[in-house]
Amino acid sequence: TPSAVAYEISNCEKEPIHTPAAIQPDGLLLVIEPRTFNILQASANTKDWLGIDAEQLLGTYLPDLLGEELNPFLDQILSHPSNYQPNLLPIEFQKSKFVLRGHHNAGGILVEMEPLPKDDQLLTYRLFTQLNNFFHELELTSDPERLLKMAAKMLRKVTGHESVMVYKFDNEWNGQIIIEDRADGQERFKGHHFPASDIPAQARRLYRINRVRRISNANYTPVPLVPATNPLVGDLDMTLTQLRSVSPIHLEYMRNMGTASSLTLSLMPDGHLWGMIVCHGDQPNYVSQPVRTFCKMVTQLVSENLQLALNRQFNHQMTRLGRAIDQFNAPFQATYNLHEGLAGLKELLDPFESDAIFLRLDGIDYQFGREVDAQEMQCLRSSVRHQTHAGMAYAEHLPENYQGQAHWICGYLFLPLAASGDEYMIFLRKERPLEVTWAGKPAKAVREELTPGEFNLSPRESFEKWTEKVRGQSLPWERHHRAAASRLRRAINLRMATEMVRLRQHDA
Ligand code: BLA
Repeated sequence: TPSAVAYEISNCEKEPIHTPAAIQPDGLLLVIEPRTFNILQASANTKDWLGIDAEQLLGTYLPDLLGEELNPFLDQILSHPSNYQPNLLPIEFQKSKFVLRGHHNAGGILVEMEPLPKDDQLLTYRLFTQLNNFFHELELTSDPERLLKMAAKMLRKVTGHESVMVYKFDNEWNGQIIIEDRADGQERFKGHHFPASDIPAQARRLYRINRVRRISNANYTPVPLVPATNPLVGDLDMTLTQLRSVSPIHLEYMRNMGTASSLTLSLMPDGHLWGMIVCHGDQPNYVSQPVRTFCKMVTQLVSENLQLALNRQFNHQMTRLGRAIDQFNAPFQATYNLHEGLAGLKELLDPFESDAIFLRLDGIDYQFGREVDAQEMQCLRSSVRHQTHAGMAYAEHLPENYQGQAHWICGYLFLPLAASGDEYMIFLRKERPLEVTWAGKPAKAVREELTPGEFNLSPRESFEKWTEKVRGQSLPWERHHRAAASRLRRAINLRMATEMVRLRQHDA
């Protein structure tokens, strides 16, 4: 949507959130030299957990500190390729139970240590019961919305957070809250939109790799690493750690929102970041390592079922569109009269939810539905012909470099028909005036313009409902529209090939 587009370039995207050289205080981090197993870096809070100062730990052989079982643990981590799923090891240290979580990168072996919950049998029983119920409900639903609602409810119980929301990204990375499950039964944000700048690109990149993040207390004091600079690489990549200290901008955002703690999970059907499950607490809330792992597994299960549900929806829509295309195509392939055959395209306007279809074939223009200017179409074609992906270009708004008079036209789906590029088909859509409810006025986030077009953004202070009329946008082109357009193109190309053969035979 237009108001969000302006924020594309901003300071937000530049913050290197993967190398904060600091952690959250819920545990400790040790960075181990991969050959000697000596400690290279330690978080400054080791005294709180182990009773030993960080400076004093530097150079210590880790198995001497935490036990011989560390040797096979570290060996196993090293045998994984980089960025492999971290290894876990429960240990006892001075009569307390901890869990170690280790993985390695160029900076060394990163070992995180967090306390384990005391009542672990009760916990296991509780999680088991929840999962059992969830599996039972899964069998009863094939509806994506219902699936996400069930997951939200369950995650709220398991984490003890007051609210769980499902945040879904659109094509331009703006988001909308589509599910909200709150302890008080209210809906505070459901339906609200948030601009893409709220979750900048580098954060989304990180969230594809690290799929569970928690913030136990939005008011925590970051714990620096000692030394701050990693001896092997300088900036230590903390992407995969769970204790990574988060962006201060995001912490300010949470406080402005009145949220004291969070747990955030990546929804990744088909391996792509589709949305996030965001759990919020009114109070600080420490969710233990086993519970977080449980939440991650549940989210994986939800992602897979979401994938199935989305595919089912897609197949259903394709069947419907396919039927319409077949009805056009059978007579179209059979008739000798190309013009007459093409006339059937007007029956496809409705199924494609389009207002006009324009075709240029063998030097002749054809149009169906609302009237368009052939010269305008040439103009549109020149603006988008070099931007095709997978053989088409589309948008909900006209391209920025479009020189023509748009008249009523807003969204386009452009498909070149022949390799020459002079034969093409365009589906057109009119504007769909839309009321969008934002949480807080998006434009308020701009603090200053640094250089022309580059903004210094800060998190908005208000999350009050703010409604905006969005202009210049059509209905979105969804996956089934695009797939069906591609099928229609094949049909037209086939017909044109047989036409060529016929003409040649005729000439002979
Ligand atoms: C991160 N912003 C995030 C995250 C969420 C949001 C969910 C991920 C936090 C995590 O995974 O732990 C946004 N939170 C929301 C939204 C809702 C919510 C939309 O609860 C809706 C209910 N944020 C801004 C601006 C900037 C910014 C203007 O609003 C930049 C100047 C930055 N957001 C920002 C950064 C992160 C972030 C840098 C990454 C935090 C991190 O993981 O270190």
